[in-house]
Amino acid sequence: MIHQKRRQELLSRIEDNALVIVCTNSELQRNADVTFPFRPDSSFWYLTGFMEPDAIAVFSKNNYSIFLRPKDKTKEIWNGKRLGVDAAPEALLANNAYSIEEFSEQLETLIDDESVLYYDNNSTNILAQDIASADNIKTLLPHLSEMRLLKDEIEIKNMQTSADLAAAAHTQAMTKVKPGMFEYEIAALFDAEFKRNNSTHAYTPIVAGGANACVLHYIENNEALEDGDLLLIDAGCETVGYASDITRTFPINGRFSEAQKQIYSIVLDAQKAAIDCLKPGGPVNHAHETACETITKGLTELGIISEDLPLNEFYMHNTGHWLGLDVHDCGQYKLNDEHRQFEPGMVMTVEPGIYIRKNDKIDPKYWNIGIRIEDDVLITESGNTVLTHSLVKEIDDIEHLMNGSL
Ligand SMILES: [Mn+2]
Repeated sequence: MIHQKRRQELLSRIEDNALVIVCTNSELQRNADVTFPFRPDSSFWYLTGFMEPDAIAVFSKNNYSIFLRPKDKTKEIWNGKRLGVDAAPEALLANNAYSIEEFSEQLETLIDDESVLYYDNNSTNILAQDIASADNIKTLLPHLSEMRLLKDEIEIKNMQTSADLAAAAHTQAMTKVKPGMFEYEIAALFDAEFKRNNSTHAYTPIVAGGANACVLHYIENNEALEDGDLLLIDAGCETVGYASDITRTFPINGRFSEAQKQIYSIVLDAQKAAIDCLKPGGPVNHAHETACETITKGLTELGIISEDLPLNEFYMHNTGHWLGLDVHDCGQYKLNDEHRQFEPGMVMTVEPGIYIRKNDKIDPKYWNIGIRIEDDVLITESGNTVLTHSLVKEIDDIEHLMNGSL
């Protein structure tokens, strides 16, 4: 079982007398007695495969104990089935299972004086109190994130599924958008497409028409889509825990203006040049440097970048991030203060953008153009694979798709 293999692999990376403690999340109250849909903690899920709230895994070379919610007839009638203590050892390949309420008292028997305690900083405060008295405590994430950073075959398959699903939803948005529609109508296409494939949003989607695209984390998604404006959509799904993260920008009326084409071409060139930097042995910061160079050159030629208006007026975020169980996945970008190198199995987004707000020093034809193009890229032995390749991004391909001739 994959989760057992992962626990063993993690233990092999740390001291022989290590005791690892990993918690999942609790349900989060939305209001009154309503909770938000539950989502397990990513590291807990990765190491146990267990998806109920309020559980803690404690494991060492010799023992794996799981603490979970006990069976409760009334609560199960109202809120759904629980695995329960009796069935847990067989289902989760654990040596022992206990009620979560017994955690504090049992923990004392699991820790001995020799143990080096590893725990995830994301773990709950309750845990922090329980282990505050132990003296040899270390943080788990640096070791665990190195494992989560390199995706195995099953993870890559899930990430490809997630990428395909998000790409299909973006394709629908391109074919269905019309001037006069509202941003939420387009957002609803993503809700439906993800939902009917047993998937969810990996993060709150950005559906930003016109000037809204220049607000980087615009999530209101409630304004009308105007003829002549661009629409920027940043939306990805989560499938079997794994996120996709895609951004496309396209004309609401199906035809780019000349000014929009000029800016779009710069972002696309920057994105392609950045993707070429993703290969084994390449330093992880080169993609961003390359994107910045391409954008600086392009915007300077158009007279948009000037002494008063440097690059960071128009491009103020990074070019990519790790992707996996979390949309901004764990994993260090530097090792010993040096930018690390790409290795096969890593997955990173590549997402340069240009955002031109209203400014009297800039030709008005460029005002309120906000463009980002984002793909998800897997590093392979020979270079990389763009997991989101099925979604168009060339100007001609977008226009053909939107006008029904592709
Ligand atoms: Mn992203």
